Amino acid sequence: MKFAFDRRGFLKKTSLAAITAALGSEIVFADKLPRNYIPLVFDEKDALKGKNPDMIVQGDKPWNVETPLYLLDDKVTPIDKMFIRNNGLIPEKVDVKNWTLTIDGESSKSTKTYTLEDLKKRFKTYTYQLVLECGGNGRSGFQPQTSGNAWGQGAVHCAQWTGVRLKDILNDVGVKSDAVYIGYHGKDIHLSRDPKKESISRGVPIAKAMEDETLIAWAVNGKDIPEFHGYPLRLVIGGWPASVSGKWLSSISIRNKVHDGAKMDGHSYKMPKNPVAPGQDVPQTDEYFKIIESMPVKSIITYPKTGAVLTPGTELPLRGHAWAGDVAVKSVDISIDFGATWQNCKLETPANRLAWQHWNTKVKLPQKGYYEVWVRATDAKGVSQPMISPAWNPGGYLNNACERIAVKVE
Ligand SMILES: Nc1nc2c(c(=O)[nH]1)N[C@H]1C(S)=C(S)[C@@H](COP(=O)(O)O)O[C@H]1N2
Ligand SMILES: [Mo]
Repeated sequence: MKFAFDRRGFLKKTSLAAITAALGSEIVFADKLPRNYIPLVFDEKDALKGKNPDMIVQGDKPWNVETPLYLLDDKVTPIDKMFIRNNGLIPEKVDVKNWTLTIDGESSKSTKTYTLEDLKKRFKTYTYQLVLECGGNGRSGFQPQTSGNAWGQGAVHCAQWTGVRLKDILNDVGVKSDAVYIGYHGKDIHLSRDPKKESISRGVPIAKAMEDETLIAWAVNGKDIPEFHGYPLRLVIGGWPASVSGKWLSSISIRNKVHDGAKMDGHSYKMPKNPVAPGQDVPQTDEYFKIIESMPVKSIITYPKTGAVLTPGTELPLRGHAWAGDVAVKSVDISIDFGATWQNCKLETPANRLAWQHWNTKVKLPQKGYYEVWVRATDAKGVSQPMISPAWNPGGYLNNACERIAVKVE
């Protein structure tokens, strides 16, 4: 539902009529509605419905919901444990039968529109497990704090997505030789409810768009994508900031330049080209910032929960996952002596490229007392996680410091 306000901020007559129709009754004191006020019945749905009760709410306008690390213990993240990152409001009514995806843009040889049926019937379907991690995951670990959601480490999931390859669709439309980038558009509603504004419209270079694992997906873990995760269609691009995985996908433009949609500007999803001092103000221009691409190497401990209390003499089983953007993880090590010595863990191969890898090990804690378990992953290029927060940056992105949990033997 669209709400139009007049110049002074009062609901327009047309909007009031539409509201009355939608409610099936009149708002009795409509003339007393405060300026720019939208009646509560039109509040967004509850994003926590169907979510695990232990999920952490970062905000509800827009909805941003984080997963505590111990809930990420499953090999494939179940829907009720998937974090939510919304920049706007979810579409109010989704008419699946009439949902379409349009491919256009300067570097598109034609403009084509597909229904969901077209996508499902005309193209081969693929299923991949893909890591989607918010670029700002770990932001709360930076000092000083930056603006943006103060995520712990739980803005990440690795679910199993089903759809068609973006490259099959792009090739069906025809990609001109001068293509540089793709940009997505989604049907979510801007927080201002201004229909001309988009909350987010990002993209990736054409080479990433053309990778086998880049999907236009309609299912996750074998079911329809839940409404807060992009129902009925979304882009899923593993290994890169999850902000490139456009939800409620309605169109993709093939661009002859870097896409210039919402959240492609300023320092959004960008890192300074040169190190900056914590808290330093940096001009938000391309001279100083570059767009984040592949995410850095990272690992989490999903069992046990931090704060676990053990009885003496028991061997502690430990497990979690590790991932490294576009590349694989080569090894995972843990330390129980604050990094003085490290012990190599068992590491599984990924289900497919861009899926996270499971690690596990067992440790003996020598005597009663307090311990910390630290975990550190190293990627295929030999790059390891830093022990403490890496380079501070104005957007608070890419904090891949080693995860630590506290355990006690009593
Ligand atoms: N249309 C649309 N797509 C979007 C967003 C959004 O607000 N609108 N948020 C992005 C961001 S910043 C992230 S981290 C992921 C989160 O995906 P999830 O909510 O399914 O976990 O979706 C991305 N895709
Ligand atoms: Mo994000």
